[in-house]
Amino acid sequence: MTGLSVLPSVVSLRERACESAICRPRGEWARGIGRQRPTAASRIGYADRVADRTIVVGDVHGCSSELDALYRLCEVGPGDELVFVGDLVAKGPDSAGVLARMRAWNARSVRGNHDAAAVACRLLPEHQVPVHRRALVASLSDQDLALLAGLPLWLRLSRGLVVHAGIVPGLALERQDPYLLMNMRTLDEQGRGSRSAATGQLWGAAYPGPELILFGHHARAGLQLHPFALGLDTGCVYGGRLTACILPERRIVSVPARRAYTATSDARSRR
Ligand SMILES: [Mn+2]
Repeated sequence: MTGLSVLPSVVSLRERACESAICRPRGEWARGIGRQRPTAASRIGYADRVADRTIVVGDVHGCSSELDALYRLCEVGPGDELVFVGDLVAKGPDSAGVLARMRAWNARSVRGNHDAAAVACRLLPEHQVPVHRRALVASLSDQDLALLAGLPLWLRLSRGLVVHAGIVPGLALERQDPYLLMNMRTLDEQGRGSRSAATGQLWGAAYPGPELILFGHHARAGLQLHPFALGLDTGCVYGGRLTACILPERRIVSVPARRAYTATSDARSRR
């Protein structure tokens, strides 16, 4: 995995105190570039110039500690828009905690295949819920399930389109197969969407734009930086990293997983 950059996570308290005292913006912001999130002090005086960032977060899978670390790293502020690519829940240690943060932060997300599966399981009689999903479903409240059930298949933002897994290039969004929106990784030789990670071409490599698409779902491929498609699933729950893309700069930031919470599907298939 290459191309990851990490922002300085801490601005010294001394610097903040100084800024508050003189009430002026700092750094690039002061020079009008607007790349840097303004401090609370600068917002007061320069509210009309606040850079409204869009922060898109890759597959969290219940990794709430890493999500907190990424949130701090991004210095998410009230002028920012926070959006997730889905697969908020399952596999990791704290799915309910991730959804609680979504609510508290007023964040949005598209629906991932695991989010959809959690909702589907809630509708089944308990004995019909697959064994590996029982603990997850039991950990989620009615409020949590309602949040997951309400997630859209895509989100069209002013700075791009967010889907969980991918799209078939050349086909209108409304005509895409909902299953593929949540599950595809590649295109086969006929240009059809496929969930296969092992064969075919990454769909993002074949996607010609012009709209920027942000997506997740393909941990094995890692960070995907195509001209018009950015894949943000860097396998946090498998011990990789949790990654966000900050728009409009397209800056990639990430934090390491505290540990591997589950084996990769590669490892499972080898067992
Ligand atoms: Mn997924």
